[in-house]
Amino acid sequence: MSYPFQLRSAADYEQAYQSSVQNPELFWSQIAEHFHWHKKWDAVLTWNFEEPKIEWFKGGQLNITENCLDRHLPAKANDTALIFEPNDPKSATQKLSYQALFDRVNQLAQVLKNNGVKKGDRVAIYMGMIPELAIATLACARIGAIHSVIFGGFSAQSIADRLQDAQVSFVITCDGAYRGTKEIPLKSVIDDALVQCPFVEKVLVYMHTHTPISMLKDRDLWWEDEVAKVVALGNPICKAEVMDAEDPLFILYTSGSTGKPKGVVHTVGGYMVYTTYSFVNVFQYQEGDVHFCTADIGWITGHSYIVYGPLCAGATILLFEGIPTYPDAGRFWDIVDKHQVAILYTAPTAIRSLMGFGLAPLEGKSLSSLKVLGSVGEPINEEAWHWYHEHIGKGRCPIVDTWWQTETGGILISNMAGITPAKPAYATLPLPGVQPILLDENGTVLEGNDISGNLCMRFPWPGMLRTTYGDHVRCRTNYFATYPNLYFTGDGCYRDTQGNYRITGRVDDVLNVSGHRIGTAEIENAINSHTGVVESAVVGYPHDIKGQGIYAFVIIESVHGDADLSKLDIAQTVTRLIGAIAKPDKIQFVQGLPKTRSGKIMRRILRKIAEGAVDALGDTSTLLDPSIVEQIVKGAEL
Ligand code: 7RM
Repeated sequence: MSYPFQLRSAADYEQAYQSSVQNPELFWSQIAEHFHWHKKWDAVLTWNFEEPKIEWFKGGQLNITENCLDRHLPAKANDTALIFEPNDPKSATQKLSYQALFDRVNQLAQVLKNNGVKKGDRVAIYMGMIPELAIATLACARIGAIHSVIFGGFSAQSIADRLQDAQVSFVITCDGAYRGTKEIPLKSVIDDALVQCPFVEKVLVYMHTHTPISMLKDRDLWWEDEVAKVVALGNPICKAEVMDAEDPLFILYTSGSTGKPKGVVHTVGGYMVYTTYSFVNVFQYQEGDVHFCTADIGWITGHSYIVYGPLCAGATILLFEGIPTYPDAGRFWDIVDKHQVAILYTAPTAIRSLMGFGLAPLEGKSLSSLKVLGSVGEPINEEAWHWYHEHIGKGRCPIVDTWWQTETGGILISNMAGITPAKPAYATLPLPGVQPILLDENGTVLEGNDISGNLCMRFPWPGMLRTTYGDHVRCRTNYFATYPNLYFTGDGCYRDTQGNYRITGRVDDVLNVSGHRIGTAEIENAINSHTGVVESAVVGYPHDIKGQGIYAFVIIESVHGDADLSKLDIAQTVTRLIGAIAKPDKIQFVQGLPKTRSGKIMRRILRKIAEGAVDALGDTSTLLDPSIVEQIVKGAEL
């Protein structure tokens, strides 16, 4: 397979970028031509950012799974689509050819249909990183059901919130998942969530860990039994539902600055075109390359660069169930050598944590198959960049620092491997079709270079979100109201003298902990529901490995007994209500919080305290009670 839209030089990039800005419709329609459509679109793009209304390839008819699977048959029938590397290195690796993946997706799609799932129905998927997770997403897409993948680390309460918000009727899960030495009891967490969700009609369970579970009569079904029924009838091809380009493909919940996560909605056509285009260009994918993205499919990175983008491009994807440090810190490198990985796409937090083990885990590892390294999820610090470049890429692999968001669907700012220059700690340049703009707090556009501001986009790209599920006003308020007629990313950004972009981090109350987005308000709500808690304020502080750590200042009625135990209890409440990713690293009991006269918490001051920069607290004179600050500083957990 060759990619007619693959840019092969800096001049190609330059030219594509110019055309994409001069005539975006022509630019994207020429790329979209290379996909399989039942019917071509009526209009390439209709948009306004006021409502917002964004439509790409409207009237075009397609099914994304025909582009991921059918289209590659028969030429690639025996080529490997998916390599599965299990948690336990002693367990057998699995390989699925494009034919095998096609067969399994069709079987499962038919299972869903037989159980009453229809186009537009919402299906939640709560599974570990096993091939069946990718199969489940594709099976939904095949019949036009909207999938909502929920990361396996979320708690029963978080699941219930998401199931309710989208009125999910069908859940796909497994008995359990492996994570290093741990076994995560997924089905039992689902059972707890479903106590609050009577509208869920069926639960399909894939047996993976053989963890004992209970199956509810008339609700729970075994995956293998249901598939067997379909196979018994022969010819298990499930006709792909013909979708409009603007029909929803999936919902993915993500944290914002308000309490409740938002269901970001992506649609079929634009998302397909954008993820494939960005995959092929940023990573410079070549036929036969093994692409190893270490993200979980529960996050957008897994959706776009494990499942949809790579499979549409006919790539070989590697799916890894485990963690970077099990059985030892050489696990990634063993996998790279074992499967001759060409592209490794991971997060700075993983790199920093592996750096901490020194060079011993790299002994005896060749890594010579690697061609391209990728980074995603958070700013990569220079030290980690150089370590990655020197010790993993052996100085010969370009690193792509890819900046994007759940809402953007695909990579917006990144260098292209070996095509456009890298600059450590910089995402560098916008992809064709992407038009960044920096503004200050007052909405003044910051022209020219060597300047910092809030990062916005002034023109739509095909992969962008269309709405937030069930609440279009919220979509508008969150992304399109801060700056009129612009998409606001929530990130701060510096543009250097050459026009390279460096993302400096969130400018709103969203934390990025180990590459996972989590709203401070969400954590505060969880803490505040703990008995005895009067009020709390959560801020991020610099953390060597996680990027940001979570620091909670908590006012508590009274501490009964051991204060440390009370803190442990609060941390457990957060884990129970949201999941371990939201658990505070530090909790400090305080008498009061620094508030302005209008009652707003001054987080700026709390951030400084959490960071240990107590000499740089700035002006505290506008506080209702400045003496509170001194008290907090004295008790700070540093
Ligand atoms: C893909 C993903 C989005 C937020 C985003 C940024 C931060 C992501 C980079 C980055 C600096 C990067 N989606 N972010 N990539 N910051 N450099 N290369 O992570 O929705 O979960 O998070 O992550 O703050 O707004 S996400």
